[in-house]
Amino acid sequence: MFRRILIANRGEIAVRIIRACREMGITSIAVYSTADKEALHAQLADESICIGPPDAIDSYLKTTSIIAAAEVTDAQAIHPGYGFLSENAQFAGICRECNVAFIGPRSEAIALSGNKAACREAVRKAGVPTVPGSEGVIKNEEEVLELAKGIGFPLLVKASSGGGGRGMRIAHNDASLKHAISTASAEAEAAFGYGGVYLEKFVENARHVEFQILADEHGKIVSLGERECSIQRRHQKIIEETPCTGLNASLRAKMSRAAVKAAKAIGYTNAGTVEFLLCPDGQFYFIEFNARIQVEHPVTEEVTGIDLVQEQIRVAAGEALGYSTVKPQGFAIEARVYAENPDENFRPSPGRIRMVHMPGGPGIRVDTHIFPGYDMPRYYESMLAKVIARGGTREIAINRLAGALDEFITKGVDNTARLGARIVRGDRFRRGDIGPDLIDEYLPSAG
Ligand code: MV4
Repeated sequence: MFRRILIANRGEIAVRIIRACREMGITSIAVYSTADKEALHAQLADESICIGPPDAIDSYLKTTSIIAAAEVTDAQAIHPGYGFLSENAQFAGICRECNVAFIGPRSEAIALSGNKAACREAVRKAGVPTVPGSEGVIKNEEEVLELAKGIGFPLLVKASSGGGGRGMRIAHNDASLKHAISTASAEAEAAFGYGGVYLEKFVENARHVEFQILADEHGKIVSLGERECSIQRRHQKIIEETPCTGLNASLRAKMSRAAVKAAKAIGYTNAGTVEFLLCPDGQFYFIEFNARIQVEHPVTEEVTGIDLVQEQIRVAAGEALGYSTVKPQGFAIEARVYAENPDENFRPSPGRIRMVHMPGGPGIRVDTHIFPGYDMPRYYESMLAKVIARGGTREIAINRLAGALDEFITKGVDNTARLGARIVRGDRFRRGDIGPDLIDEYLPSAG
């Protein structure tokens, strides 16, 4: 087992990884930018090292500084968390060359999951249903018009290198398709340095249901069940829950098998997430593979009792998974709370937090990095905390989460907790009638 792990991240996930290290008796080493000198992760880790100026491109994204930090602190492994370098295949490759273990999949598997058109092809060839669309990236205009005629509109143009909704455009006819392709491609080229795009039929009213998998380096792959993530605003998830109200045992088993098949098809190891679209009639389609620990991983932890971050570390150290099936128990729901004002079009609200009250009580977990006196930097993501409720019934979990969000107080910065409370208390959420349109009922029509 590793004795020293460097955490190449910040915020709540860095704190989460420090806790996993501590429980395992591993020395944690934080890296921080000059904007994060007082940040919680830099204070809580056993050791801390400054890696550069506030802009992430010069610190948390700077491969050479991170590797240098690992070398001077004698770290045996690097945990990348989510975002930043977590899905950077080149970085994972450099770690390998420098004899530092990357706590995540192999560089090759990251590269394949990051090439969404190629990943889709690999998964489809393994027999997992994918959305009708192009075979790989599109090559020329004639091919596209021919394809569109076969598939039918509406179509979604997706950047192969895309993420977070960037490089994604909807098209309703031949003319708008040409435009969608050129803008999606230009956006992806600018943001990711690669403008390849592929086509998918736009699946309306489908839910976003993802499966958590764990794969060891000895060929074992286990599904840990699903998370329903359809409640999003501008590709930012707001509420996530497990189990998904739209699945019965047989569909869940079928999708679990498909998730494991997808992971196998891309040679995946460590913790990963397989994203599906789920239609009201039970038809499901693979859409993409996320090669990292995700923000919403706690809901899976709360119903399985498995510490996913510790499992990531064990698997990366070469340990075998000790189980082949997992039986989730109960219900868990997470609300992300951002430092934004929902009444002012979600205007970011950085600044000094004068006072905080974090909820607690039976069945409540809060993953956060904020504290009284903390100055929220404007350089990074604006998430303040994740509030996770569990319960023996869905109703108990809902009531606990709603109450916890009512209690969530920050003075000095605005927060989105009340919006979360309204959503989970709403009739549609209570009924389990969840879909991508649910959020619209809670946003001003312009939003
Ligand atoms: C789609 C889709 C509809 N049709 N693909 C969501 C996550 C991102 N990785 C891609 N996403 C979507 N892909 C096809 N072919 C709709 C979405 C989508 C979505 C789906 C369900 C619930 C909420 C959503 C919010 C944004 C986009």
